[in-house]
Amino acid sequence: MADETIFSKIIRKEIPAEILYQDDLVTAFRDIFPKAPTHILIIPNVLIPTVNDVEAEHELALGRMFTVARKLAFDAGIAEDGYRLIMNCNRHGGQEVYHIHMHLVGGQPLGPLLT
Ligand code: IU
Repeated sequence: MADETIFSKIIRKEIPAEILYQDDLVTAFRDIFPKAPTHILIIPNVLIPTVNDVEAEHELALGRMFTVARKLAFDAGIAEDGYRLIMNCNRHGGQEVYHIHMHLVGGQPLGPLLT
């Protein structure tokens, strides 16, 4: 079993975070260091350290991450102009927190690569 990160504590509401959505499979909250006007992290409630650790049993949670991203993009009013969904993997991908997370970033034009 991989070591928990701070994201497990956010899921369990043991430390504060601005949670925008939570259900039995996923949790979404505002990134504490936003890189754009809208910057939300969407994570599975189960600990999956990196995309390399994804298995077939995670497919329901991973699919839910997309439907929640879509909902939150509409809620934020950025769906029509567009946004970016990003998942970083390991060192070369720039991953800092080893509990997979989808960045929902938007609210301004984004460069060719972010973030
Ligand atoms: P990365 O893909 O692992 O590089 O992104 C981690 C993100 O988690 C990064 O944007 C941080 O600002 C964000 N974050 C957070 O929102 N709350 C926290 O307590 C910690 C990191 I630690």
